[in-house]
Amino acid sequence: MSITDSLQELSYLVQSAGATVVGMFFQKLDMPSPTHYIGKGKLAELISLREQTYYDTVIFNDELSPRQQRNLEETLGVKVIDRTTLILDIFAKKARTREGQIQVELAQHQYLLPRLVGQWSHLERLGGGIGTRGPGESQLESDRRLIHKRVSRIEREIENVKKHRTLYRRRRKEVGIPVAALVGYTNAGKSTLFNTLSNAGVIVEDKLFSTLDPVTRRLALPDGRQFLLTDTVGFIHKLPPSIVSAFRATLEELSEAELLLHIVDITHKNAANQCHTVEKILGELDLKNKLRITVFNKLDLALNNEAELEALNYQKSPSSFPYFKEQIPLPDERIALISAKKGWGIDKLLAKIACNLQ
Ligand SMILES: Nc1nc2c(ncn2[C@@H]2O[C@H](COP(=O)(O)OP(=O)(O)OP(=O)(O)O)[C@@H](O)[C@H]2O)c(=O)[nH]1
Ligand SMILES: [Mg+2]
Repeated sequence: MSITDSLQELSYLVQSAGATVVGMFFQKLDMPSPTHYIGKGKLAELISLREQTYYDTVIFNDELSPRQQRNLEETLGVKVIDRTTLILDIFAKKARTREGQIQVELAQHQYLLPRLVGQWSHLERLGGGIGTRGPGESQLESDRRLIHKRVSRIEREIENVKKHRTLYRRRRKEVGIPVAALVGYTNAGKSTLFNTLSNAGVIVEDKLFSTLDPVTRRLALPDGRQFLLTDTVGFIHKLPPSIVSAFRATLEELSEAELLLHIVDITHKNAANQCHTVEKILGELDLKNKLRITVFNKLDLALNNEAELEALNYQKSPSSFPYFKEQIPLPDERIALISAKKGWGIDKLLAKIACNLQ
């Protein structure tokens, strides 16, 4: 992904977190400065921009070390946040269920704990010599102890959630209903498709990470059989590992599914790139070899009507879309073309789900 596209995505994340973007900068360096991440000149530029835009927060599109963050806050005199903290913040805002909330909290603590050391080390230095346990260090100790305690409580609670989910899945298996799960880049249209198929009324927003908590509905296939469909959290480029590990309980739903529906926003400028990101995360979750249908969505933005979409199903050579450089492979039982919003191509998709859930 290009730097500007990545910054554009960051600005959507910022908007999803409820803030307004007043300026965007990037700098090419051989490697980030270990003290301030950016160079002196850029820092000066940022400081002068403050007089024009009155920004109160600076967000970096990367993970900052505790030292970089502290130095930047001191120099800029405003709050400094990194990409991971921002994503965790959005997750915290979107979590509705207890399960979602504790998973986010765990990720936040796990990210915060090593950072606390840096937060207090400048105070520790002041406390050297006589009485080595300076105020900073003892504060750090008690902060750490408190967080450790809280983390083990959350981990116990998550263990319970896992047990509960395992039991529920076992019961589901006994009943014999197959499970399919929606996966895909955030904002690809997973919840829109989920609603179109199930009338579930899940929140759909033109924001990143609208869905956090998994929802499952029982649906009917054209041949009369039933299956369960799960909608869950979307993926993103540079998804912080702390989130992936904290969300194991939720993501285990994916590993239990017989079939994954990978939803792709084919009209997105970075569609191909987003597909690679999803593939990479599926690989990290050990789900690469799971049975999968790739569902190209939002075709209403590229076509005039459902008949045109239908026609694409019968063409002899692969179609290409402006931004999807790799051409869409010819539709078969593992590739579907739809508009979740308009309901185009839904019958064919259901038929393909039925054919894969044999
Ligand atoms: N034009 C068009 N817009 C769509 C279509 N499907 C979804 N959208 C829009 O895309 C945006 C994101 O849709 P969601 O269904 O919330 O996407 P999601 O994949 O669930 O996103 P997260 O929950 O954030 O991961 C919304 O503004 C939808 O209205 C479609 O087929 N056509
Ligand atoms: Mg969603």
